[in-house]
Amino acid sequence: MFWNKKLSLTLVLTLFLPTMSLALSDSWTSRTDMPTPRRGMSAAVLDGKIYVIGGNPDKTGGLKTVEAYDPATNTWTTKSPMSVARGGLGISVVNGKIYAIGGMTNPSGSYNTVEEYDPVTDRWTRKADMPTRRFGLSTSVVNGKIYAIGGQGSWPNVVSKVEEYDPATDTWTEKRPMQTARAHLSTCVVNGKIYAIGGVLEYPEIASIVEEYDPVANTWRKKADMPTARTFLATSVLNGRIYAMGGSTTDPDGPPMSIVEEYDPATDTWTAKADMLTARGHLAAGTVNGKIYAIGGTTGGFPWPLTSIVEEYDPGLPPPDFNGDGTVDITDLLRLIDSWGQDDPLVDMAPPLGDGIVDIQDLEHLMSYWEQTPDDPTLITHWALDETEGIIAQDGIGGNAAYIIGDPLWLPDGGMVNGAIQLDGVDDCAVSGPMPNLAEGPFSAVTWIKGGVPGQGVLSQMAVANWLCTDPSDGTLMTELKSAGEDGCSLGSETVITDDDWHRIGLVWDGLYRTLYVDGVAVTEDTQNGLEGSSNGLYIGAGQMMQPGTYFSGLIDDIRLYNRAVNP
Ligand SMILES: [Ca+2]
Ligand SMILES: [Ca+2]
Ligand SMILES: [Ca+2]
Repeated sequence: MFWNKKLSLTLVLTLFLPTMSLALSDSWTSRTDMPTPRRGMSAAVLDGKIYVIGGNPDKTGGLKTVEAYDPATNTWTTKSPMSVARGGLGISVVNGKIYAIGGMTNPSGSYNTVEEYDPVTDRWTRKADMPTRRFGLSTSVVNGKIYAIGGQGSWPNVVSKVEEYDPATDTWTEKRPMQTARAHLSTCVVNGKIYAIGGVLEYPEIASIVEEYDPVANTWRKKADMPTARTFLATSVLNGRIYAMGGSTTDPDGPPMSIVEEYDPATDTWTAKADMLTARGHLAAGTVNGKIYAIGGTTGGFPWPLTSIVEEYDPGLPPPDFNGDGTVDITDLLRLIDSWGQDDPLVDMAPPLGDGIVDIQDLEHLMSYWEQTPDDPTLITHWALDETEGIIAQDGIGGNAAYIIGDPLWLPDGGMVNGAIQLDGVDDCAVSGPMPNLAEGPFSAVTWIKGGVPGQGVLSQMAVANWLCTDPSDGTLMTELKSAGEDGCSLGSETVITDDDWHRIGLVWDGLYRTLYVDGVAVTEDTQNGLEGSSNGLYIGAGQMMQPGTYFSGLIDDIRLYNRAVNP
């Protein structure tokens, strides 16, 4: 049966190979128009719906309008209006409530008004005014507090002001200003830091500036400039990356553009992405269920022709590197053939997010990457351990270098994928910086090891859990990463990995099942009610508390962390 399938698939492959070359990439599609055409509104996502609030109906007036878009049904619902009509406002969500902050109308000028919306009762309530009247600001939330950033109190005086609102106490606190005063910028949050992007500097100069705010330290620092300067843009976060969409680039009153650029805070780099279908400025955006929605705005320069169009951004499929080794080849093809005709979420990637069966579409997806080493947005960290000297193990993906402790040996020709590191089991290990909290969703931790004895840590999270370790009694592979609840427990296997052969070991969490792999085989599996997550750094080659006796004595190579389930 297996060989029949393999034969017929080989035939299919020979038909496909000459015609297929391009990987399935990112794209935009049109969705249902917003009921009210407008610009200068702002948006927030709550319970899977995008609330689009306020805005300007023409070049001066303001709107109280609230309309909610449900991407699941592709429909709009009109909600209770705000009490104060305004555009150029900030919108943020804390604890299931939406806050509308500041904004302007002519001739009233700028507002310091704050209103709170409860989606359950569909009602608005007035809250404590913001200290500084302004519009063209942007708001972002970290740890339950809203940061109101930049804007202008009057034309053309832009400000660098940052004021923090705590909805729990209904109070405002002044924080450190941005380094650069600007208005009509856009802000986003990734990993607890706020990124303030673009905007208008001193009129009519347009910014490509990116500044990062750390609310804990109350500090700003400059990051890599956006390739295309822009104002009246929208931004949204998807998979830990920030997408900057549309806006005007040379003249604030000039025509808008369709250019989309993606910022990865982990590497401080920008990448061009697929253009929107329609060039737009003064738009709003939100991310729901892995897609970005770019909503409304203007389709031309002054006097701002309005639009109600909605476009959906699909970032494309993850590459079909099912075993997480960085390449798409015969191993992945055999894995796909193994699941042919079945419901296997790991292999069923096409059409986007899978359709419940591994079939010709999934094969097409795989073949479009055939023998490539694709850029994999789900690969979060890759410590190749190919260094030849020094105290740093570079992360080839996320910029999260690990620092060497003790005196391990670099073996440039001694690994399974080029070089490896040799640890002495006494005090050698490596320590990374803080990580994204991988246990929040599906993830995989995969590495090669050789050697070790029972009771040692291969990969662990500081003061949280040993992710991959050897059982203290017999040297079998186990994990101590478990549910934080009372039912949480370690998971052991019956496969000894301390036999001095190379083994590729992996811990895979798909959101329900916790699985340990050794050399391509799932050696044990159970379910947990979530896993204990943390953004703490990782130890390579030591237990989670660095206790004596938990240091690994052997070789480690090619550590890969994915935010999806792989089959290592
Ligand atoms: Ca592969
Ligand atoms: Ca499929
Ligand atoms: Ca290596």
